Formats: sequence, structure tokens, C-alpha cells
Amino acid sequence: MSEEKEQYSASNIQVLEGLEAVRKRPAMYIGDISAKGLHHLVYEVVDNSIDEALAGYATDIEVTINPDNSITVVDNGRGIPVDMHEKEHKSALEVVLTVLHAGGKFDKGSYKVSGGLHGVGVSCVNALSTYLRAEIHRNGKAYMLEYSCGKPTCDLTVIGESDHTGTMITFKPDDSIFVVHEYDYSTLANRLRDLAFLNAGITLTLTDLRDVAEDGTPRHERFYSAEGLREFVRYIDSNKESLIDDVIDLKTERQGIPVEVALTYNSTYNENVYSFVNNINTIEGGTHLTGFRRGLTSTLKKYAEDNNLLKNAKVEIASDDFREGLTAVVSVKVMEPQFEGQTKTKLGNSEVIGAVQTSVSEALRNYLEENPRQARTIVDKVILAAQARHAANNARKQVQRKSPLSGGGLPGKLADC
Ligand code: 0RA
Repeated sequence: MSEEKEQYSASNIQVLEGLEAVRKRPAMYIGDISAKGLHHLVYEVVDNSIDEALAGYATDIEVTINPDNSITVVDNGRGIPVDMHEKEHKSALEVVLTVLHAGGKFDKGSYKVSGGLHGVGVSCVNALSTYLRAEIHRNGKAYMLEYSCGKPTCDLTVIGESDHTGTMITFKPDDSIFVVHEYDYSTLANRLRDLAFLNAGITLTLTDLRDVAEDGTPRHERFYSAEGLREFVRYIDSNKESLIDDVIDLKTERQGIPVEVALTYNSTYNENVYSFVNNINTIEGGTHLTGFRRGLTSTLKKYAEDNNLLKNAKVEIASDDFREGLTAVVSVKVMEPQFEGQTKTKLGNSEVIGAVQTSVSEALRNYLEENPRQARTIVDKVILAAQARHAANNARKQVQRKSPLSGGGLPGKLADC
């Protein structure tokens, strides 16, 4: 065997061993093999198309649940390159579909959302699917490549001419690996809706071919947001009474960390803050959320003090008071995110605290100075929250003083024991 060929077969063996490892310990790669893991496969594929859209080459991403619970994801990007890589005897397409962590291999230095939570890429989806088919439209041609459980079942084949570019991936999750075999429409719809809000300007659609009306039309939804996070917050608060005219939208960048925040205050007493890192919902929060809270609290406090708005408050204001009735979405892009916590959805990068805090402080201060009426409304709400908290504390103390359980020892009945 020539040296080149030897290298080629060696790398092929590595690839197969890699994908075999995924099949042996799927949970290590996709979190779990329950409904969550099953849906995660779709997110891995969609995330690659989102990256292509964020790079400016794709505008539409279509997700279809097929009648057999296989999934098809189509984008109108450049199409994954199919030309043979000289040395490796492999096309970029083969690499993407078979090499673990191939996602970040191209375009270094961009915020790959596909390098996210599990960041395992399409190769894992391939390993965990009894069937995977990639159809690439590029160079005026349509190409096709198919796999079964990560093993190719054909060579890269030209299947015709094409007048457009894009990528289509169809996969059928392996029923012998997953304990749930059916896709849940709303789970996918919710994720695609989030993605549309988080990535303004991209159109995502979901079509369910298992659910077809009598007139032949399948269940279908389109998710698109022109304004992004601002619309996200409006959507979250759609049946709440807003205290300010419109959602505050802050978009900045610090230390190479793009930070986007949208926030509003409503008349409820609840805080409702969603945070995302590289499009991943960080339900456990983390350093970006800490930075946001610090920036919000210190800026509002300083604004209120500087404008002498606290003189009527007569109570001390705590940081919780700044969050009553707050609805916000915080979205940051971090080059090398460190995820921690029970579900690996807590951002750990310490440098993000300062970046977000400074970004939020500066942008929010500008907003407050330019919108004194809205600023006043927010500060009044904060003062009210502080007063309510003090009143509640006092009331509690009063009740406790009157209770036989407080102060002068145990009540009679228990005293003898
Ligand atoms: C690397 C290079 C190029 C495209 C892509 C990756 C690509 C990947 C995916 C995954 C899903 N959809 C995608 N679309 C594109 C393009 C290189 C070039 O054309 O110069």
C-alpha cells in the first residue's frame, strides 16, 4: 500500500472507532437517550444551518418531521463542500458527517453555535441514526451520500443538475438506542421559535407530515423575527401589562464578547429572565446572568441617586427590588464557552461577568438618560417593590410577636414534655 493510502485507511479506522464509541456511550455525547437526546439530534443538525445563516449565506431553514419520525433539515446556504481534500482523500462533507467535533474545523474564530452545549456535531447524529442521507446542491449539481449507523452505504454520487445551492440532511434515529421514538411537535416548535428570536432575519419552518388535515395540508409553522430579542420579550410578556412604552433593547460588544439584552417591566411581582450563550438556553444561568444583574442594579441605582429620585422611598433598596416585574432576555456569544452545573447549562467563563456588566451599564445608562419618563417609571416600580418588601417584613414580625411560638418559651401543651 502507498503511504497515502495507508494514511487514508488509518484515518478511516479512527473515524469508525469514533462513531462506534458514540453508539456505545450515546449519553456521553448527547446528554441522554430519552426524549431530550432524541430532540437534541435535530438541534445539532439545525445548528449547523444556523451557523451558515449567521455567516451570511443562508436565509431559510426548513425542518420536516417525516411520517416515519425521521427528520429532514434543509437550508439554502452554500452547500457543504464536496470536492475531495487532496491529502485525506475525503470531502468536507464526509468529514462533517463522520469526524467527531468537525464542526469548528472550518471558519476558525467565529462564534459557532454548533460548538455549543454538547457540541458534538452532525457526525454524532450520523452514528446514532439507522439511516442518514445528505443531499448537497453546489456547483450546478446535486450530490448525495448515505450512511447507516455511521457507516457509508454508497460513494458520493452526482444525482443530477441543480440551479441552486444548499444542504439537505435526512436522518432516522436508531430505535435500538433511544428509549423514545416519536418527535414532539411542540418541543421542536419551541426551539425553532427561540432560534428565530435569537437570530433575527432567519426564517425557520416546521412541517409535521405525521399530522395532515383532511384537505391534505400538513401541520406547519413559520418562525421569523425581524427585531430579535425585542420581539422575544414582547412574546414572553404578551399577556402581561407593560409598565413602559416599549421593550428596551441593548446591543453592544466588550472584550470581543457580543452582548444583546432586551428588557421590560410589567405590573406583576415576578422576575422572568431567560439567558442564552451561543443560542443555548442556559437554564442554570452563570456569569453572563451575574454580569447582567450587576449592570442593571448598579446603573438603575446610580441613575436614581443622581436624579434624586430615592428621597421619597424612605426604605433601603435591595438588589431583588430591581428585579420585580422584570422580564428580560440576555444573549451572549462566547468563543470558548465553559459549561458547568448539573445539566451543563451554566456558563462558567469568569471574564464574561465584567464584559456583560460594562456593556449593560453603558447601554442602559444611555437609554435612561435619553428616556427620562420611562426611567422614572422603572425607578418608581423599584421603590414600590422595596416598600412592599419592608411592609411584608414588618407584618411578618408583628404576626410572629403575637404567636405563642415566639419569644417567651414553648406553648403550654408542649412545655411539659
Ligand atoms: C464549510 C464550508 C462551507 C460551507 C459549509 C461548511 C456549510 C456547512 C453546513 C452545514 C449545514 N449547512 C451547511 N452549509 C454550509 C462553504 C465553503 C465555500 O463555499 O467556500
